[in-house]
Amino acid sequence: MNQKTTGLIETMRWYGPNDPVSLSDIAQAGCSGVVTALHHVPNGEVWTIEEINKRIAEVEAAGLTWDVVESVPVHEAIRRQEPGFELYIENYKQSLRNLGACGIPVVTYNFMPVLDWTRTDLYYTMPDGSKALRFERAAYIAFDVFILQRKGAADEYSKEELQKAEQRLQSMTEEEKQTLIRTIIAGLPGSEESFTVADFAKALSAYDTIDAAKLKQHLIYFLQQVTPVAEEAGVQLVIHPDDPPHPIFGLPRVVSTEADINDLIAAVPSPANGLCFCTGSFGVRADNDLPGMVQRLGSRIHFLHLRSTQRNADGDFYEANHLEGDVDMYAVMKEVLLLMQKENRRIVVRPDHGHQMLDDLSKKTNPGYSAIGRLRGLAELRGLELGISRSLV
Ligand code: DNO
Repeated sequence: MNQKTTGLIETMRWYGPNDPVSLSDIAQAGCSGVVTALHHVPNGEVWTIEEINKRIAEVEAAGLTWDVVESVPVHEAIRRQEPGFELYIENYKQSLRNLGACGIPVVTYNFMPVLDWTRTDLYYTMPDGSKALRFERAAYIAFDVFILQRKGAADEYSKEELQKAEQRLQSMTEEEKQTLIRTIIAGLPGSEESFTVADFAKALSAYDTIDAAKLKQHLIYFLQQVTPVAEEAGVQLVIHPDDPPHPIFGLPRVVSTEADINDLIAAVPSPANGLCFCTGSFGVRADNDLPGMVQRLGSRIHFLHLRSTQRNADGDFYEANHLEGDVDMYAVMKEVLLLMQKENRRIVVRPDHGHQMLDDLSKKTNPGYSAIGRLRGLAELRGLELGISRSLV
């Protein structure tokens, strides 16, 4: 059992009673807590005190604490400000009050339209035989232009990209095409939505009149509404960045860069308006200076997703081992430790994702959320933390 009383608070995400990874597995991995959500409550409904307390009891019976909610989902009606969206905001406020009353301190959410995180391959084989999650731009464009046939999509890509995507599509078997479709639109773990191709096209067209400026306004309005309630309830809201951190399928994305976060803080200065610092999401953009972002946004960071990605010049990336890839995890960890020292507080971390490896290769696992890959990531991150923190005293 994790007995640390200083430094990072280590957790893993737990998808609830149906998660093939048990609470005992999480405790044995060296965590003191979990990050979880009431996935059985339909998106948009109030999380009742009774349901929250049931989950707390379950987690505490395993000797763990429920440190962060990931996520209380934001209903699409709120993102689009569709008729009736005010009711969803009221429900959101009530869920925050109830979570606060039950003593849950941090609530994660995202403002990505239609799709939560997106990948094109959930089983990309690494040279060591483990499987990683991957985003391959040619496969993504092949889906967008040739399978979905989104109006205007072809104009958004270069001739070379379109050629490559067409070749990529031709190289796929029918089964591979079906897998690609499912991977993109059937909902990755934690996503609240799952679509067929026709439903997906419809969901996208609901954003025809919503550009990035408008989406940002909607996010700011949402924050103006919910942050006073969060403050009163003693709940810290943290927004998860866009993953990947750029527009996809013609949808606007407004939480991809440091400038985006600064806009949100300037518009809604409430201390309840915080950030889930996800190094894997922000790190896909070479122009996001991760250690610098920790320095500059530090006081807003209340939850850490630590993982790394490896990008290439074509716009593809795969999820690398936690201490490899493009993210300078040493530099990020050092800034995080300095931040905690300066502000005299502890921050909750989870090793984000992990490769499917060892015995997990033959088990049914939630993509990115198998036990052993995350255990490896956590073990490496804990060692990194200990090494750096000793050298800082
Ligand atoms: C993916 C996760 C996201 C995240 C949500 C937060 O692995 O990081 O699904 O939970 O975007 O609302």
